[in-house]
Amino acid sequence: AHPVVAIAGATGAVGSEFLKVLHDVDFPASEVRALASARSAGRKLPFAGCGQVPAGEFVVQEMTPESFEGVDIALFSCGASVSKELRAAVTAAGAVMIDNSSAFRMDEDVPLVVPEVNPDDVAWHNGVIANPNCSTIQMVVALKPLYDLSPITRVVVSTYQAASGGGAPAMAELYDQTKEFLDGKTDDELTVSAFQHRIAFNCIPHIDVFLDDDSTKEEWKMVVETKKIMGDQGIKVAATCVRVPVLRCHAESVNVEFAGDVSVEAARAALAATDGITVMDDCATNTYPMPGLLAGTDDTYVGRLRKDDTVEHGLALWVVADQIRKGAALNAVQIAQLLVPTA
Ligand code: 2RA
Repeated sequence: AHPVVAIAGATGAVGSEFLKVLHDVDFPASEVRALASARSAGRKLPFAGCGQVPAGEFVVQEMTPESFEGVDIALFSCGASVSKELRAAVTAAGAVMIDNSSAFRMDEDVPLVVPEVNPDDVAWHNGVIANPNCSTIQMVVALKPLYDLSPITRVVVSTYQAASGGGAPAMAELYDQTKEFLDGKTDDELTVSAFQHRIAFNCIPHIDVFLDDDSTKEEWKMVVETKKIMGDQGIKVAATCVRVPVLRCHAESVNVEFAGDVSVEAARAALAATDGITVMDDCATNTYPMPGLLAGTDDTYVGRLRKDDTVEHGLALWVVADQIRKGAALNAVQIAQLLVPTA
């Protein structure tokens, strides 16, 4: 009843957030292991405690295939190649791997789960459950209650994605580059390594690699993952993904086309009634979600709800969520909670 939880990649932006979320939801663990690469082994991480695990400090252990013996749930956030390398060891140990990388998301035998949307899909896992891409997660959370009003036929989305999607080094790059830029450094003098170009005072319409059709892999993920999570291959998605100089919340402009009519009022009521969604939408008081002001929150925030009358049945909305929490660590821990119903 009290699972042993391993955190693979504990020193990363998402990894260290796993520790905070386990505490915040008081996950009923009997043991938590903080694992990372040899380079990070020995580092100390504070932990506020959860379940039967008291507050204290973890010394990060080097992750090896043997690290998973006795583990029930392994929360992974260390990149696709490490997840692929360790999958067999994790599942052979009898643990369920909840993987934040893109390694297995589209595999037919791997559920891709957002608990507000398709919680029942955890039932058919074979040892691995994938956590979707961050930009997909927050969009489908907002789409699901709308889909329940009338099937969605087409979505056009443009994202405004925070530096945190590139991990802790990318956040540091935004921060340091901004200071260097204000200190007068020129583009030739600035350090650019986490992104393709300077991110300070800039927007970069390029996340992940380019594909043969000139879209990016990030845009492709939003297309294919949305269909898989929503369980409807008929939903057409057109995505443009853009990196913006924000630290940790992604924002999205979403135009939704439905099979039948959905009024703004019905959409607002359905969104407001959904756990995990906060509607912030009042033009009279300039109220709408903003990514710079929502860091560290758990909900998916929706605002700027209005009719899109360029199509027969259309709505437009603006969606914001913390990329490290709902876009990654929190969603993964919520999946773990589905596996431990008493959690
Ligand atoms: C990004 N989608 O924002 C990625 C993170 N998973 O770069």
